[in-house]
Amino acid sequence: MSATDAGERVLWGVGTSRTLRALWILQELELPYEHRRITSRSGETLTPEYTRLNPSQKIPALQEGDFVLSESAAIVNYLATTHGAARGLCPPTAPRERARYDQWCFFSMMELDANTLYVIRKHEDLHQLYGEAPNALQAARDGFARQAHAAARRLTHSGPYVLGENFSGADILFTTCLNGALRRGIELPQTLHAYRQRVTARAAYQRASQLNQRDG
Ligand SMILES: N[C@@H](CCC(=O)N[C@@H](CS)C(=O)NCC(=O)O)C(=O)O
Repeated sequence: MSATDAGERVLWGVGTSRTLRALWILQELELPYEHRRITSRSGETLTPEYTRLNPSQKIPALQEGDFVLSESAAIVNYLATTHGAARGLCPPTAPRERARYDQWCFFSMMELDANTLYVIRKHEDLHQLYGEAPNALQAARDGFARQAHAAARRLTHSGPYVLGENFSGADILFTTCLNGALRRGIELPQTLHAYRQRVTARAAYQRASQLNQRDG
């Protein structure tokens, strides 16, 4: 599909847990878009064209005409806010419900993604670039496991989704972090396995995973 057919909506990036988040919300909302399948650590995020769009030189980025948005969580929340109404995917607006939604989003992005998974990625997969750091690695693995148990306790009181009855963008962010933990052999509580199975059975997730295949 061309950018014009897609109403000038372009998603940049493929093949990472962060690009999966953007693809997943696009699939949930069945929105048209053009997919520019640039990959990480390939030099494709460093071109002058892409750097103009996203000075961070990271994927994903969403482009709608002259509006450009980076940060996978911001992309999920923007698309859910602008197009989620018909499918019950708009983030809540009542202050306390919105605060609960934000809590899950920030928890996933900070406690799970930045604070633990990315530390593991840097010092395990990319240790030649970032150096060996066994203590930091162990602390990150233990930290994820501890926070996963905290999340499981919260889920037991709500469920089937993180906000209760309704699937939302917060589930997209949380589930992609659980994927990262499983890939790295981190044990998850049974509640989170069952939750993840429920959420990843969604047709939109299945489509997004296919589309996110680096060589697909
Ligand atoms: N906080 C950002 C992180 C994005 C990020 O770190 N992307 C990595 C791939 S997962 C990247 O593009 N790195 C630059 C490169 O590898 O060329 C988000 O959630 O979108």
